Amino acid sequence: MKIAEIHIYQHDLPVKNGPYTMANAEVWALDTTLVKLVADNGQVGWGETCPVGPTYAESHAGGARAALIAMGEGLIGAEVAPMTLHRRMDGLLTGHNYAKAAIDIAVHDLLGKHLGVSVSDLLGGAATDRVPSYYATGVGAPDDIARLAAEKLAEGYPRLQIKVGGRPVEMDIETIRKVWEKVRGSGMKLAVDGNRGWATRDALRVSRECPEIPFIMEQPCNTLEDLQKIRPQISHGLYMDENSTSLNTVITAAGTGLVDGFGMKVTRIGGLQPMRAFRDICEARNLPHTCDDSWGGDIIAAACTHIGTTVKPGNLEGVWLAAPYIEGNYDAENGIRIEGGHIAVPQGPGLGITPDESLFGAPVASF
Ligand code: 0XW
Ligand code: MG
Repeated sequence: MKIAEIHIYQHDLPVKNGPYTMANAEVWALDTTLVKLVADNGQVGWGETCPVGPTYAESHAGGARAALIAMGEGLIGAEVAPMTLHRRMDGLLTGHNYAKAAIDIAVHDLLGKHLGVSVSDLLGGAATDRVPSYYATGVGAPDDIARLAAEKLAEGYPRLQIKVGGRPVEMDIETIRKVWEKVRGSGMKLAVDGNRGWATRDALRVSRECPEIPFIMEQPCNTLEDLQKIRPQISHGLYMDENSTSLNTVITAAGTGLVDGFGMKVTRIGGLQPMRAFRDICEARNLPHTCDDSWGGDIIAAACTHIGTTVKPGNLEGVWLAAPYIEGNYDAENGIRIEGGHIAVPQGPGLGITPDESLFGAPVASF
């Protein structure tokens, strides 16, 4: 089975009750890119990539489409097989993982539909039919975030990610303490995500001043070198998110014991094929991780949920979806939803969802 057609679409996803804030970004609406692959037997597969604005990471919406357009013609006639397709994409364009991921996800969807199996089956098999999610708060006033924490605990979320950074660190410390007052004793897991926004000085201070609060520190500072510097001086677990841009970096970080786990994004690492290798490296080192993406609708959500259910359950820190911040679904019937802080794994072949393509208008490019 070979790729016969590629169609690229643009779609806006306004942030419900926006903005969504992080240390280095404030976003009101996200610009997502969808890819439809049509095989020579007529089978269809969908992929998606949606950077959470242009400053969260080295990725932006226009860049995703430019990269996909640069590769488009060269992918016509390619075999619908994830690994060989990655080699073909690498032969057409170096880097740009987050754009290649949209093709990778569409290929998994297409292959699953063709074989009559789900994407989680293709990735090694589902361990559960429901995966835990976690809620990410946004950077906000300490009392507001504490209130939100109590609300999300009551909804059934097993984990909360508190966003910090980009403001005086005293406010971050106050926020962490106020959240802890609300969730202490509940079993709710806590992550404190600096999104690269703290100086090493701030990370050291937070760890020193909150020794009794059992949170993990996610990507507190900007660089790998910053993480190396704070690592021996903090008493909290350290997770890497934005810096884990490739399998190569992950192997080094896991192999040298630099981190205790990862916040991982399917599109940052290049799609589901590299994500399964990442999963296996983490399992070999017994390192917990999330299966997230930066933003996106039902297609990304389904991809994250399928890989999430193949992770050894004790190592899965949760599948994060943008769903709570998005109005509606691409697939009104089988769209991915978070209920009681958990996500039902989509059933049926491929990703298990059928997007209503009329939502996306005419393609911005076709090959
Ligand atoms: C909470 N997320 C998974 C979604 C946002 O895009 C940021 C991200 C993170 O952990 O950095
Ligand atoms: Mg993060």
